[in-house]
Amino acid sequence: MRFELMASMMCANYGNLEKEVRELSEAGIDSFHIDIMDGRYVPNFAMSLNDLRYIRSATSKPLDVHLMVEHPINTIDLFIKALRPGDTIYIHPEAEYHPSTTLQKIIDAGITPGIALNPGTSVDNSRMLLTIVKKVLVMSVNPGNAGQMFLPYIREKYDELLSIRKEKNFDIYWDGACGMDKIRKFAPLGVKGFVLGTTLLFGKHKSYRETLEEIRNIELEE
Ligand code: S6P
Ligand code: MG
Repeated sequence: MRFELMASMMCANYGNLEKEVRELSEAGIDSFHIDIMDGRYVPNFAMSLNDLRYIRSATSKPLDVHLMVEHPINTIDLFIKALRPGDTIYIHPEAEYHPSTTLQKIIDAGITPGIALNPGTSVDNSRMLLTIVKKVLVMSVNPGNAGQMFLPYIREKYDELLSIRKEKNFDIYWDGACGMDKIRKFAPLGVKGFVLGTTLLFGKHKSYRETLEEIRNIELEE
């Protein structure tokens, strides 16, 4: 079974970003996950627009931009301009008065539109948007930081989205505290891709190639 693996670049070594991007690419990562925070929607700052521009120039693999910012409509053009078709932008629907307007801008620019759902955000809250987005990023930790504890109650949300997905046209992605056990269980259920951070990929005594090979070879649950 083919599933996608994304590297959460806020967890990378900023002392040598060029080497990080190269090694992850050579190791077979599918895309680069870029967490953008504004210090308001979440109490943290992670990556910047300039980091994103640099990574865009350093790889031909897709970028997966996760906007944790208030009212992304105000700055969406900057992100759109820095990206290319095949890249994705996720917005948090509750951060916007009119999320469908922002998503439409993303669609019109040829960028893949996605929404990110916080652990405390219900699917109902965004049900209408599920007809226009191509990707749903389910947060299994609260947004803002890497290295947090998995919140098991999000399981219910996966079940709901996996069932709605049968009539719609979106894929489901995992973000937060992703370990082997999660991939083993959720890839066969239909979760399309997994964001890898400190739990599985970064800060380990193993090369990215070894880690990604191990993940690709895991035995999935029946
Ligand atoms: C959290 C962010 C995520 C994390 C990633 C870290 O606000 O959206 O993308 O960077 O989940 O992974 P881990 O394994 O350290 O939780
Ligand atoms: Mg993220």
